[in-house]
Amino acid sequence: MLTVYTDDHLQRNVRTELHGGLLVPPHECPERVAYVLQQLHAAALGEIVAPTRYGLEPVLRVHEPNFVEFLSTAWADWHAAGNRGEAIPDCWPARRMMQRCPTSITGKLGYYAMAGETSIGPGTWEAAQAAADVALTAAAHLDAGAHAAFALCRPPGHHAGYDLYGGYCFLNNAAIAAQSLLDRGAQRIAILDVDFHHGNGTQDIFYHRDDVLYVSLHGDPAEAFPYFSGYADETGSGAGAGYTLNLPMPRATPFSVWQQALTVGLDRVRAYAPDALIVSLGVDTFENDPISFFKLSSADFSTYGRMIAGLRLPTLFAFEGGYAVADVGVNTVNVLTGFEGA
Ligand code: 7XA
Ligand code: ZN
Repeated sequence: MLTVYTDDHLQRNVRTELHGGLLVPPHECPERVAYVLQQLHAAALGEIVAPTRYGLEPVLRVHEPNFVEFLSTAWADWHAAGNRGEAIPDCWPARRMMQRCPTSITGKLGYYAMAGETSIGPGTWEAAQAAADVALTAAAHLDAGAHAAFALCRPPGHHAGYDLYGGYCFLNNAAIAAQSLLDRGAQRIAILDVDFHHGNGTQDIFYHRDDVLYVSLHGDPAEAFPYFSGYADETGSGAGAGYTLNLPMPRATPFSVWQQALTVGLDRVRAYAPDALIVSLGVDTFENDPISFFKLSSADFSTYGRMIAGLRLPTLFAFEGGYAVADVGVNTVNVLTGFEGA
């Protein structure tokens, strides 16, 4: 399997995450990717290629133009306003307040943020754009006939909505890739999100559409981030009614139960008969993940990689979460080798 990767992710190297009432070193750190690269080499999974630059056009197919403009200047605007730390929001358009974008950069951060933990720093925008290019390049390889490709994207993407960032995400790499495959002629794309967290952003982007099926297995949002999205009764609307499938699970869910949910999700994907599958591949379902609560072992990741391969679909894996940093590489590559070995 081919991997798409660039060192440009290193440009996102913020110092702070709002966590537990403290500003701590971010869980979503560059070392995560170093561990994945190490394991990719150890497993000799295949060629590692650099991304092509696609510019903003494919990004604007799924994200709102003013939001993209905001992201591209947020750090410069924050810095120019005299702020000394990294850019974080401190006021949101809550219930019964105006949903109106302010001119102040601090106001804009609150307007466009779906959560407050994610700092913006110098290089955040450049890294986010590079991650989108990584996903787009992987999609191009699939379109050219590759059976599978791994987009080693960082920062991750599945919390980024049409006009929302947060949860460590800025641009929705999986959604951008899905749209690009449709724009290259595909009729239907399925996105299977196996990250521990619900991909509220991916759901948001495709909720009203029937040309992208979104299936997600995740921690019950009553107990887990992003709290306000991912309930089982969110199933799509309008033309998209029935094309979102949320499979939330409780604290301490073991692989035996998670695997049953995956089987339900895979059956739904199979029934949809998509032209290609995109897997939002987060490995924060791992038993030792510091911010999640499922109980998958490293070996379980191989097992479910094999299960996904059973769909026999062209498959793009887009890297998402996973914060037991030293285990992220093994767990991610176990999915990919499981898939390849099936
Ligand atoms: O898949 N999403 C993630 O892994 C990021 C979750 C961010 C949680 C932040 C909670 N304060
Ligand atoms: Zn996650």
